[in-house]
Amino acid sequence: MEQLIRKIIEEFTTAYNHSTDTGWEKPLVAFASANDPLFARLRELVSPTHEMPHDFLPEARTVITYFVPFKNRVIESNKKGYFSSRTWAVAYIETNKLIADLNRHLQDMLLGQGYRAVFVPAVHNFNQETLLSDWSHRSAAYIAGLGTFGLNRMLITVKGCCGRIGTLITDLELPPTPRFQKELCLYMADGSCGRCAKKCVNQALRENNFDKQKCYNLCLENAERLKDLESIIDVCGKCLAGVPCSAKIPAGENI
Ligand code: B12
Ligand code: SF4
Ligand code: SF4
Repeated sequence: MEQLIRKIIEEFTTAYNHSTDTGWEKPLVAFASANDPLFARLRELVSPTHEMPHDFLPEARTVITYFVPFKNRVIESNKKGYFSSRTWAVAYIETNKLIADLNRHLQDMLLGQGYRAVFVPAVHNFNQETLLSDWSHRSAAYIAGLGTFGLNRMLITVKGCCGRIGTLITDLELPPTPRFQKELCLYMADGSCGRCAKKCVNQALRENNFDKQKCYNLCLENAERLKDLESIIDVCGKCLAGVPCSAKIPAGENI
C-alpha cells in the first residue's frame, strides 16, 4: 500500500501537469504514525487548540504528507523585485487546486479499499487575527520526516522549500518514514547562510525574529495587486526564491 500511495501521488501530479501553466517536479511523500508523541507537542508549540489526528478521525493510524515542488521556472520568476511574480501567484492557485483534487482522489481510493480518510485544505484554514491554523501542514510534514525547518520557517525537503504541502489522515496503517537526523537549513545547522533573512523585502524575517503580521501585510498587498486572478492570492515568497535551499538541500549531498 505504501508504494501504491506514492505511485498515485506521483502519477496524479504528472497527469495534472498537462492541464496547468505551473507544472511540478516529482512530489515527495512521507508517513507519520497518528500516535507519534510529537503531535501532542504542537499544543505547546503552535496553540492549545491545535488538532490531533484523532480529532479528525478517531481511528486514525497514519498521517500521509506530501510536498509538491515548484519547477525552476516558477522559482526564477520570483527571485527579484518587491512584489510577488504573477507566475508565483498562478503556481499558488494551481498547486492549491492540485492538492485539493489529489486529496479527494486519495480519499476515494482509500474508501474504495475499505479505509477512511479525511483532509484539511492546503490554505486559508487559519485565524486572520492570530495567523494560526489548528492544523499545521508543515509541522505534520516535519513529524512525518519530509524535511526540517529553515530560518525562513519553511519546511526544507530534499527538493528544497519552494512548493506546497498536503496532508491526509487515514485509518490505514503505514510504516512511519524515518526523520532526518540533521538540520537541512545551514543556519539551523551551524549559524551560517542567513540569505533568506537578507532577501526579505519587508523586514518581516530577521535572524532572531519573524514578524508574521508584517509578512501577512505584504501578502495582502500582493493579493490586492493580483485581484484580477480568480481568488485571494496572499503570496510573497521572496525569502524562498533564489536562496540555497530553494530547490535542494543547501548543504549538498552529505546528508
Ligand atoms: C497562517 C499561514 C501564514 C501566515 C503566517 C505564517 C507563519 N509563519 O506563521 C502568513 C500569511 C504570514 C503566511 C505567509 C507565508 N506562507 Co503560509 N501558511 C499559513 C498556514 C495557513 C498556517 C501556518 C500556521 O499555523 N502557523 C503557525 C505556526 C506556529 O505553525 P507553523 O508555522 O505551521 O509551524 C511551526 C511550528 O510548528 C514550529 N516548530 C518549531 N519547533 C518545532 C518542533 C516540532 C517537533 C514541530 C513538530 C514543530 C516545530 O516550526 C514551524 C515553522 O516555524 C499554513 C497552512 C497550514 N494550515 O499549515 C501556510 C503555509 C505555512 N504557508 C506556506 C507558504 C509557502 C507561505 C509563503 C511563502 C507565502 C507564499 N505562498 O508566497 C509565506 C512565507 C512566510 C514565512 N517566511 O513564514 C506553506 C509552507 C510550505 C513550506 N515549504 O513549508 C504552507 C504550509 C501552505 C502549504 N499548504 O503549503 N502563511
Ligand atoms: S536561505 Fe539559508 S538560512 Fe535561510 S532557510 Fe535557506 S539554508 Fe536556511
Ligand atoms: S514571505 Fe515576503 S514578507 Fe514574508 S518573510 Fe518572506 S520575504 Fe518577508
